[in-house]
Amino acid sequence: MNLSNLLENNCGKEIKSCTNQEIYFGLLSLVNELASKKESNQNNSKKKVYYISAEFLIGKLLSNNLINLGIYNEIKSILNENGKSLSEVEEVEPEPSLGNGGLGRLAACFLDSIATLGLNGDGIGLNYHFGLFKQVFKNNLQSEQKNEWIEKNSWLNKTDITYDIECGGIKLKSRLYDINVIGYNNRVNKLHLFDVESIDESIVDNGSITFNKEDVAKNLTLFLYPDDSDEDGKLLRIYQQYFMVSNGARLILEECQAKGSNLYDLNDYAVIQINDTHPTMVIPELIRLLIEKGISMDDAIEIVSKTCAYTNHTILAEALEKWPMDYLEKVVPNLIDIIKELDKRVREKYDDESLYIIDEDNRVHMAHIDIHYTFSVNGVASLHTEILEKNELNNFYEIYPEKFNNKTNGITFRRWLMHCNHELTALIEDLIGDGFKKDAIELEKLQEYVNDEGVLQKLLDIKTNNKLALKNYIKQHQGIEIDENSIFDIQIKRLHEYKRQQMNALYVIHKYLEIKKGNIPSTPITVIFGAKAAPAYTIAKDIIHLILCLQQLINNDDEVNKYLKVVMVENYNVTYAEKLIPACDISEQISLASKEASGTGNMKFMLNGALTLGTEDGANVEIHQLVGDDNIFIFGKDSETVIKHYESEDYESVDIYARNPKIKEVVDFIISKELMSIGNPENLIRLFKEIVKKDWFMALLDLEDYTKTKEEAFKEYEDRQNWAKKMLINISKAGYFSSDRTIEEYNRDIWKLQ
Ligand code: GL9
Repeated sequence: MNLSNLLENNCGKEIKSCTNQEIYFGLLSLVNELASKKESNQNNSKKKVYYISAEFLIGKLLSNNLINLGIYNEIKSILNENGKSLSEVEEVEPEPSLGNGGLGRLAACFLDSIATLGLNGDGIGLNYHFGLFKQVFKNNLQSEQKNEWIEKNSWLNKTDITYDIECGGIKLKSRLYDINVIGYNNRVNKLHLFDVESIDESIVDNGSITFNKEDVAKNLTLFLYPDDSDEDGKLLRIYQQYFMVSNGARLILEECQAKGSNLYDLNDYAVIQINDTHPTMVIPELIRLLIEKGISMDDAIEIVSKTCAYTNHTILAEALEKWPMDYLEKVVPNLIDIIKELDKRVREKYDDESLYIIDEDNRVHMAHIDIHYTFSVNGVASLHTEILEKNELNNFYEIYPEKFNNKTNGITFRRWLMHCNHELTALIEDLIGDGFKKDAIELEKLQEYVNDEGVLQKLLDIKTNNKLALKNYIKQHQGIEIDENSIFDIQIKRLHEYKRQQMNALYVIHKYLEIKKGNIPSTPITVIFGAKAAPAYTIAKDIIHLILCLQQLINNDDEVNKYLKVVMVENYNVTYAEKLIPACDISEQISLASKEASGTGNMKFMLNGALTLGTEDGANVEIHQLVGDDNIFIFGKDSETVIKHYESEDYESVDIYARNPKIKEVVDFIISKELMSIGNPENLIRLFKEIVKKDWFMALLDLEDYTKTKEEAFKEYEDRQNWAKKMLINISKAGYFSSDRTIEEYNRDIWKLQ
């Protein structure tokens, strides 16, 4: 049967007479039909990798699945012939926002690459009914609403697998749902998402994200945890983590036994990659299950340690989970003896208290369990791994040097180039053929064209088209008018003080004041922000408030808005990122050096021809090495200097504020009568004080250098030909950041499949 008939079959009626939603549901079932066929024809290796993660920020799946099945263009024409448009169908798909940010998106990119490389590997996580909250702006403040994504048809396939799970005296029945993970011209794997059968969406208050946090049987998988700042959800978070790992551990043991494992040889059948500390309890839970099956404690610990590997994604103290023992006693009483045993073995061997699992305040350090009882510990960019080895985890590195390794993050080019930037993909294919789709390093062949004026002009034209598309989208969704001929300067990522959106906002104030004084930029500038703040993170919300107030002030000031505009996009998510990234000229990667473990947005921007304005932090360091000094704008104090400031506790933002009149002028503007009359004095004054008195992430330390370097970047933008060269060099060097490369390294050094 041809594709057109197949689609019509799956729609249940003529394509012509279908609504966009009916076509979406038809395509969904068509994709699953083709995936099952592929799956039944593929060989499975004996050993499988299980990527276990509390977050998989998969985003919309339709177009990526069509691309990976190789039928995107054909489906597009079939729809066109029937008077339909694939991009309009894409619009009706809800986004599954099952992650907070980079960590969850990385997990999704990794699943794509594992399948694309033909590796036998599945994801294990939770089926959150509501993804990360929907962000709504009211009175220049963020508010949060529930974010549904499961409709009558969705990518979820219900399976027959269920388990009885007991946590804290509550008996729960689980159910496994699967999402197909379709590799690019390759195998089909699974994303396994566990749910509780007794879940009850009706306990969520209408429109909001509040619900009874105590009724675990009804609420366990309702919400993705909106990061660690939300205090009162901690017990629920532990319930979620245990539920995830207990289900995962059972599934893994069952699959391995079915393939012939006698459990002593578990590591010949499975390798479990623990994504940050959230799934750490899989270690004691597996030990518990093995003991239940008659294996000794000694053997169980050895088996599990040989099977599990751990990835660290941050050095921020608040993100390194330390659960109070009494919380764990309540939720996971079955694991307490095992955790104590794991701690006892460490104490018997080492005197250094900083290595212990249970600290003097009776808190359990999850990362310490991971480091002692896995065979591999990796960081996510060279600088990050170096900081782990030399500073943060140095005491562990000294005793286990052989466990530590680096795996610089990557992104899937199927989503972050082929899907989000069709025009650029077509140009690249015209120039160097389509080999880059399977071997991203081939992008280097583009360097042949670095002096080809025709090619450079095409790059600029594509950028302008993408800027126009974004302009229309923003106009339609937020009613803000921007100029496609202005410089698009974009910072999109979670709102956090260490990422320093506040420093960018201070630059905006500086520029506003300059224009007011008559210093007009040669090319107009559009500064775009997109960011969600954790609902309980007060200062982060104050920063959003400042940006929204600046947006109102500046965009309505006719003296200024011809030259400068500010846009904070509402509800920034993966779908929005796919429209913002191809339209960007300047990629803001301005975290305080040492704090951003890697970053992955930086890679997506580079691949789409934006130039990085950044600090020597995370993967920026590697981008800098690849493109050279001339094709990136680097500023700010380096990580060593920053770490020294923290160690000696000698950083005083108030000194910089008091001594530098220019800095004082922009910081004071936060509480100027202009802004205070637009915004809330309470929020603005609190933020002002935070910056002057604490400035924990040292925005004032780098503000001057940042401002200077940003002005240089704007000046360079004037020479369009030269800028296009820099764009081309960035694209040509982006191949290293394909997640296919990252996954090849994980497999070569850690998983060792096939
Ligand atoms: C993060 C790091 O902060 C990022 O620098 C890194 O790129 C990603 C992926 O390795 O992991 N760690 C972390 O906790 N988050 C990251 O983005 N946070 C969120 O995902 C919200």
